[in-house]
Amino acid sequence: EKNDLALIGLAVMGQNLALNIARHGYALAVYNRTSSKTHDLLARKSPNDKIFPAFDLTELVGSLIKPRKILLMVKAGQPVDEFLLQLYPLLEAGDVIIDGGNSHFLDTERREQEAENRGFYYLGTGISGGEEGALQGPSIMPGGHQAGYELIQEILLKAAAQTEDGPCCVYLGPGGAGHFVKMVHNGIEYALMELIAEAYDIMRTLFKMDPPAIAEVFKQWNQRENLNSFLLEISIKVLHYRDPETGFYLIDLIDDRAEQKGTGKWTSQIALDFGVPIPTINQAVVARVLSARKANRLKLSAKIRSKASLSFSHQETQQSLIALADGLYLANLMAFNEGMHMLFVASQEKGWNLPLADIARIWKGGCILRTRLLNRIQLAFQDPNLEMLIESPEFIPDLQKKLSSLCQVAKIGVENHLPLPSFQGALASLEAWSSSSLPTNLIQAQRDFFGAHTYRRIDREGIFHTQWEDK
Ligand code: 2AM
Repeated sequence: EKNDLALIGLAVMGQNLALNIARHGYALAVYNRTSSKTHDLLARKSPNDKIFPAFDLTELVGSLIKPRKILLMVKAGQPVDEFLLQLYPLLEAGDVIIDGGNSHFLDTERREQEAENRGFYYLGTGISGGEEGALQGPSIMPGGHQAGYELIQEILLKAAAQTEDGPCCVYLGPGGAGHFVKMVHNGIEYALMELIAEAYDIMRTLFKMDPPAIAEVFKQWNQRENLNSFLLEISIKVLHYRDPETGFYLIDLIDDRAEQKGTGKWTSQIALDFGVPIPTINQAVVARVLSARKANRLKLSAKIRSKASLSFSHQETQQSLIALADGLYLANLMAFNEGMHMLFVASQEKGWNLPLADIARIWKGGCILRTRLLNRIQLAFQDPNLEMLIESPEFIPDLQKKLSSLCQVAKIGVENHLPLPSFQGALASLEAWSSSSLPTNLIQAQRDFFGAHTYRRIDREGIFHTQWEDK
């Protein structure tokens, strides 16, 4: 009994996390269904890393200091349940299981119940940062029983990305809180990626800029407090990359059918369950889904697409780029607004008491969302009553000043037959949020007409129903 922790699941994320944890001096037992990956990890470890390969679960569990800590880094879904069923008979009350995968928070809540009924702690824990983050320090979003978290806290705090504001890991709340926050993180990520892609589309398709010229614009944006982001940084590198075989920019050779693993989709589905509108994120999810149906796009593009793109003078391009930067900032802000609003509402309904400012803080390092804008988001949520970012005095002046830029971006798309779904979603929702009256009075009248669903009036108290026509 000598190992501090067990890690199950040695795909790249699991391997890198193992190396990360070992680098901090912990002794780690590892297991993978397919033993070749265990050998891969052993080949990668440095001589000082205390990584012990186990080739069955009994050996793995038997090698651990009690209370035992077991980190699962396996594919979300059935594999997690399979491992849990195998592990339960090997564990003792007080042992801690951490699911570090992208599990659905409802699965996590069910598993937590099952594990706690058996006397174990179960921590559904989101981990973001991709392969590099797992190795160098990811953003870690743990949820579950706080006493269980405290048993593993030291390891997680050390493994996490370190910023000047501390490690990117904080206890988020009971039940599925950790995986819920990670899911919303991924939803925001979908939107930020889509918005960058739409900005790229404007430059590539309408302004006819080549990839390095677009990269140059991204580079300038990346120096701005409100626009800087990891996703812009990697996009710059992507746009500069030449295919070694053909010499073309690789981006121009990549098929446009986007794939997804489902966490963005869950964000959209669950946002509707909580009654939170997240159109910027939804549009990003839909954009991927639609892109994948390429055969339909090819058929239709030959039939109805009117490619009447205007041409842009140098001066028009320069002016549009200024609007595009501000529009992108506002649209990014809308994506964060949607995600944080979802967290606010879910936190209230589930009684999680999510620390929104701290969530912004732990997203500042290690994870895919990292951007300096999160400093201001963190600041805005110092107000514990803040429901939505766009209601914060931190952002109201920018929203007033830059709304016209977001409109201008949308207009460029409309006038040139360029679909900009996430920009349009961000704009439409910002306009709706700032409308004291909406046309939903007519919806209410229609509902009352065909279903006697009743309506309220603005000039009188009460619930009304009208016999709209003579029978
Ligand atoms: P593998 O290397 O044996 O495929 C990510 O896919 C990780 O989850 C990998 O470590 C993978 O193990 C593991 N995994 C996926 N499906 C699994 C299953 N049904 N049973 C056990 N491990 C699984």
